[in-house]
Amino acid sequence: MATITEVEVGRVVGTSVKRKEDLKLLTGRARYIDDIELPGMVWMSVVRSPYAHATIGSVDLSAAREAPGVIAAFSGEELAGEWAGSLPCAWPVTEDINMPAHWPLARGKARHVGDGVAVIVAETREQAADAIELVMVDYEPLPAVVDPEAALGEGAPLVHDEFGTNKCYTWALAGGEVDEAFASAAASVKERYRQQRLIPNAIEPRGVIAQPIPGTGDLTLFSATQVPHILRVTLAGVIGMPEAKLRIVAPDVGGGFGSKLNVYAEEALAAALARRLERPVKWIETRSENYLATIHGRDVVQEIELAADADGRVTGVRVKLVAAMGGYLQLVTPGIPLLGAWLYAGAYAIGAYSFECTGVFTHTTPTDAYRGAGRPEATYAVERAMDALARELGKDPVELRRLNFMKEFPATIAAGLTVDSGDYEAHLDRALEILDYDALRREQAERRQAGDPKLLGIGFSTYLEMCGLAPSRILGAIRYVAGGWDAASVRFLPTGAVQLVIGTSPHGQGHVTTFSQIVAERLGVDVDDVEVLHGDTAVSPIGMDTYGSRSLPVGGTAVWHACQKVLDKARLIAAHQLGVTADDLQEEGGTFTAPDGSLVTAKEIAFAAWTAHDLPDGMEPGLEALAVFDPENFSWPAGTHVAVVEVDTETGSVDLRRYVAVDDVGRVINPEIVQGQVQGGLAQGIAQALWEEAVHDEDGNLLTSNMVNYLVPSAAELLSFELDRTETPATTNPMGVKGVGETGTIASTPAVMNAVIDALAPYGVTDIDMPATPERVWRAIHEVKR
Ligand code: MCN
Repeated sequence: MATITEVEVGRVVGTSVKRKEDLKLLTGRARYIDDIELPGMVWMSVVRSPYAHATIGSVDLSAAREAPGVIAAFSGEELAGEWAGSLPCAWPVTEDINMPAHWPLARGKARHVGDGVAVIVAETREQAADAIELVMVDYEPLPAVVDPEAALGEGAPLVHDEFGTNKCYTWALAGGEVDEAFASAAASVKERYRQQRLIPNAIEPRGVIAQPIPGTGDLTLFSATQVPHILRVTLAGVIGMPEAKLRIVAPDVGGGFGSKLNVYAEEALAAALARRLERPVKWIETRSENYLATIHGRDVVQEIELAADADGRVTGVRVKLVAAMGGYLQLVTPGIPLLGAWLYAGAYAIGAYSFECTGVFTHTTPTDAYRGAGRPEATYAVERAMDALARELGKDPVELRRLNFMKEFPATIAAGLTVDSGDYEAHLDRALEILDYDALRREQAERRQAGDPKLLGIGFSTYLEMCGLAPSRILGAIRYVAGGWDAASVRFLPTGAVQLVIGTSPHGQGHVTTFSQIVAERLGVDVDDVEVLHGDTAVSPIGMDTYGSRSLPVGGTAVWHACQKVLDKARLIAAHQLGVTADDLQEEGGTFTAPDGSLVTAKEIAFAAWTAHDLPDGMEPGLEALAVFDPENFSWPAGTHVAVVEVDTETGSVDLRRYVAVDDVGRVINPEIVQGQVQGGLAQGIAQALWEEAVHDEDGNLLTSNMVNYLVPSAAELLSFELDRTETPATTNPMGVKGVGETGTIASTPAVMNAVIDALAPYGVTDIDMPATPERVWRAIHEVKR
């Protein structure tokens, strides 16, 4: 294991090159979907159900159709003929899963507040919005069910009558002798946690423009999406259009956090209406719509049990989940809780494992991928349960973790996958060092002794993450319908500049910079000489897009391989030019050197390849290559996060005093971008612990329907994080990189909650539901006191 200071840094890779993206972003010149105006463009608005569950009787659009500027209005029934297929769910996790039809507009019944029931097209945005008020829908409200456990209960209102149950599926995974581990355990804990429902808040809401191309029947769809390639193939199936006639453009996209990894009703509606009206149709989501019509995250009830021997070695883990799907299945809804299925044993060497998840329909907005997607939930459960076990055994939570860490790599976990590399004690030790752990524990004891009303709490999370989604064969084995590879094309232009076309679709992650760094390092060009093209299926026709912290380990590795292919061809031209055999040449950073010291650079070779005046016999002109990379394994980042909190026992308020994060994301391309990713992730994970929660009333109305009562933190609520890294290179890609985009979110929620519970140890408090609001903390203290 090397600490970061000892790790080799390349000429460009490993350095904090300033983000090439930032000039236009910081000077307000980015081009988001709402900046796009097209000639003849009209606006779409969606009439949404105010009821979580209701039959839809007549839909009277006559007044709306007469309203100023209105061009057309349609109900779900009227547009039924437009759809060749239902909105897609690409992850039917079991053979017997209940998969309901999901039409872009509801027909017959509305199944969550915000479910679209009719659509209006008008000359202006305001006219389209105003006309919504004139639509008369004859709803018959029905009882709704919001809680996933209640939805499984006898007599619960059914979300989809045709299934006779609200159960969507049950999925299980096991390894080792779990029952035996529990039967012979010297100690065990059984915990129940609630992963509250979260609402993704990308700064830019969703938006779409569908533009019919006159004379060809083609359609261009501009969308604020993370997944232009996936959108193209799936939307073609919904609107019944040959894929070749549909072009998707993702312009600058202002964040997504998983919520734009989807195929949404509004994309299908805009496409169908643009075809029908032969005019470009635009829709921009309002923030209120964002809260109802864009997917939500989490909403899982977890039961986790740990069995241990007398020394505290954990011998078995048993997990049962009930996960809310919401009213319909979006693109990967059923698979999200299962992305954590391999991680409920955390970073620990535990021989026996069993996991079972039941997906349940509820009358709520569908859930789907939200930063971390399944893995924050798993990490939360195991890290909270490790603290519970430490309490049960009277051990220090740090020492319990250290005792149980996986130590030999590659390590095959009981759930069946293999972790390629890691050194968990290294990041734990580094975190303890930064923290000055012993001093903090002393301070804690002194304050308790002195009766300080503000109690100190220290919470750990030694997480293991599985990301870099990923090996196509494994994705196939778990019934995901697409592959997990990615693609990159590298093309030398005549002057020695390089054009890089990528299959990932950045929306804040900085791929233009980091992927330029890879090209610059490999081919010996400047970072600014690399032009990076993405986000338009006419320019980048193949790729699998951006989610699951996959872009660097998968897409970035494709860039590396494409550079290698370019160098392989350049070597043949260099040998020809220098009059030696290809094997005689040494290559470093794109420069080929012959044994006599004569040399030629890839840039110079690029010009020769373009003129093609003197190439080896039979060689094609040009210097370019396409590489498609499908990794053999997932990427396994890990780390130690520690939250230090002060809990005011008089008011219940929780203040973060320090936050230390030591992450191992393998080799790093750009340390500053990595730091930014960790910081953003931390904000979201800490927010789950302390502030954010989507609350519904029993009729399924969303009570936290805007940012006044759904508490998204700003920088002011957070503190300066203390960040560091250790590095164990991944062994499954040539750069040794692991993903970083979700680490902060995955690690931080349990660290903060463990700190809150640690602070309240003198009161005997062992659990508080998230978010740990002042009211909940105060009640926990006073309920236990009584
Ligand atoms: N990187 C690096 N060295 C590493 C790992 C990553 O230099 N060892 C760099 C990469 O080259 C890339 C960035 O860090 O520029 C993130 O890389 P990666 O971990 O591969 O994640 P992705 O690019 O695939 O991004 C997806 C991830 C996810 S899943 C969510 S959710 C998320 C996140 O990224 N949403 C984001 N970060 C976000 N950041 C912003 N600004 N906005 C979002 O919506």
